[in-house]
Amino acid sequence: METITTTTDLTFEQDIDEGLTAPLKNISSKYFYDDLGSVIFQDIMKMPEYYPTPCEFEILSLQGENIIKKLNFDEPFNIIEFGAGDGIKTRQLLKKLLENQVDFTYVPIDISQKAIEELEANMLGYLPGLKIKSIVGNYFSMIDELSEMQQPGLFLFLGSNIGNYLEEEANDLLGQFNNHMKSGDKLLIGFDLQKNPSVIRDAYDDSQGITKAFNMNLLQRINKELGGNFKKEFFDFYSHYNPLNGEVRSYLVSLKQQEVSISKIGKTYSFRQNELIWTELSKKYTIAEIENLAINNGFELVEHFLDCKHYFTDSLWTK
Ligand code: AVI
Repeated sequence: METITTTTDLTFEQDIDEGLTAPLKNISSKYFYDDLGSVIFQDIMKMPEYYPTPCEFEILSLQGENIIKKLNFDEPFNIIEFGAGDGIKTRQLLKKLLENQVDFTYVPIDISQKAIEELEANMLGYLPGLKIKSIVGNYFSMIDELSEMQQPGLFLFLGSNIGNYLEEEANDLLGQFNNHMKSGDKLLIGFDLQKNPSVIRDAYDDSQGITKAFNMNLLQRINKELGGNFKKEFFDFYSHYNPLNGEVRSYLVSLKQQEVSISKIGKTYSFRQNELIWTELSKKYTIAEIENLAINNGFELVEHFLDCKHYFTDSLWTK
């Protein structure tokens, strides 16, 4: 086992300042995942309303053999996972590969050191024979390093993480993946599909308030890391699914006219009563949109692997 740590681009303060001075205030969802946020996200994935996790678990558990058959690698390869999280779903696929005596090295990448340490421990506990080389860092800073790998690569971008990117950003990210992949490399990418709007709405506004806590943690994180004086009781959470464009957009709502200071930035920000802070986009795709995304970024679709309810797809693309 080997872990590489990379420096992240230190722009938290700049991003927060930019976001809180924009006409529509915003805080990027990439800041959800500090150590506490990563724990809350684990709780989200266990919620009865949050269907993406069990759907993708089902795909990787029941269709692993079919996915392996489509890889077509005839030499040892790397499985590089972006935003690996707890790896519970991925290990279903890795287990199948090990059972089939396939020779590969698992290379998980995650922004959270704690998440990576736990992932390694869990993976090796469950799959003792696994070759694992972990990386702590963000996707973009890692892409150049990865392109130097000689062996073929299966890139995993699971959990519908792509849904958290605006269209332009999603194209930019997939284009960068493609630029750094070799001909024949594969990308297995998770997309949450459009479905009954009520199912989606409930997944992003749960009755226990776990998603609310996930969003509120952004304010806590600013208080802790940047010396902010946000008071959680003066903010609420609001989430909206628009079935016409497949977008869930989540917000924090200022419950009154208020001023918040952030000492590390040396500024005070004013919030109107009911003013929104946009925190997250979670885009739900149609199959046609997914296929366009693949083609527009230099990939060819190999196959869509769907769960039995057709809520979710892990789509296999090749360069
Ligand atoms: C990580 N990402 C794919 C999750 C999603 O569904 O957009 C994050 C999340 N936000 C609220 N619940 C889950």
